[in-house]
Amino acid sequence: MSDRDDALLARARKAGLASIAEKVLAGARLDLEDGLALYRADLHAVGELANRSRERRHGDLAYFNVNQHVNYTNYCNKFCSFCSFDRLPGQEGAFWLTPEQAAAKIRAQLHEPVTEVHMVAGVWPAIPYSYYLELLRAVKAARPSIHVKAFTMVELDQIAKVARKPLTEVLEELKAAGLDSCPGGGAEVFAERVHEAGYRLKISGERWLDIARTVHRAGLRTNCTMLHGHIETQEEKLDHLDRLRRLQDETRGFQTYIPLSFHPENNEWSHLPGPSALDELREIAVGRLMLDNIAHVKAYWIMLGIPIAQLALSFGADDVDGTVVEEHIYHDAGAKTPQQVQRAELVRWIRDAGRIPVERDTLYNVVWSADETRAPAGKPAPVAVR
Ligand code: V47
Repeated sequence: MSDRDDALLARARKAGLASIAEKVLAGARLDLEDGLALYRADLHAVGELANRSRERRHGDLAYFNVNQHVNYTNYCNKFCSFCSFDRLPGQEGAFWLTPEQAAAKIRAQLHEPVTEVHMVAGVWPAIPYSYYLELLRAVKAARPSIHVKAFTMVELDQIAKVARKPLTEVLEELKAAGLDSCPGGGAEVFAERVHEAGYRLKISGERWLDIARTVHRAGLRTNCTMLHGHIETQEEKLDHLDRLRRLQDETRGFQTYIPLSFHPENNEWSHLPGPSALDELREIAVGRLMLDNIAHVKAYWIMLGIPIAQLALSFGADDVDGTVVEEHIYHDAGAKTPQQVQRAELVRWIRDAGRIPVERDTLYNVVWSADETRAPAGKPAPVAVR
């Protein structure tokens, strides 16, 4: 054992985390009891363990991408208590983009080196199946090289319903129209108690996982999330992480885990305080340590703010998301972050946090790396890092 490992073990022992530190150093799986200890122990000790796990996988590298968000509608019939984004048709601020309007948003960024569009929305049953196919085709036609990461498991459930076809068939048709992968939203907290209290009209946790399984089997990678900092308990969060970890053991389809911090403005849960910065860092660290089979943990800067996202790169996160351009879900809920950052700013934040910036595409192929051993300065390095 190295001096560095000895020092880590000594600090973990002081925090009551000796057996967990031994497992982390051995690369062994943590159990749910360990998870509870991580929620209760000194944050810095937990962060150090998560950082060790992150550095073993990714060294000093920190990933970002040049992406663009498009929300195609905020019409929604799920009425989730945490949501500030949803509207009914005709309500002030309600919108539903035509495929051509969505494509115009893509064309407006053609001068930027965007590699991904992240496209999600509310659920509205009157939207016909043909709309989703046309939307994908229009976006791809506007920028054929773009990777389309679209539709949460919640939207896919609705799309299959309106298509009146099995999900497997629908996925093949969506892929043919341009779908390349799926984002991780809509999972919230799987526990039935929280589902019933906050989002009972939305698909259940088990259904979310079933759809993710089907999507992975169809050959598409997805992300996964957990919405924390509202009414959930530590045990319910661990149950959520455990269900994600078990599905990942089965499919290996999750690329990135993103803990999402509840933002409490303009929604039914506005009386709740939301998570503190320390809670956010802990959630990143616990996710990194419990989800030993998911390669990446994202500190979504839009939601965390830039300083916390920078700190998160030393608490287990290895990714900060991207340039974004236009964001509604968090800004409707009171986020004070900008809607967009320039690529150069992302690079600077990552460097300032003591990490090596690596621009990735959606599937974590390297587009550009500041690490000269991976790519000569300024030259793109099309190397897969998985
Ligand atoms: O599913 C909604 C959450 C999610 C609020 O896959 C809220 O790369 C906090 O999933 N406060 C959508 N959270 C965002 C999302 C996402 C974001 C960035 C990257 C990726 C990815 C996925 O946002 C929803 C819901 O869980 N959400 N309202 C709110 N008031």
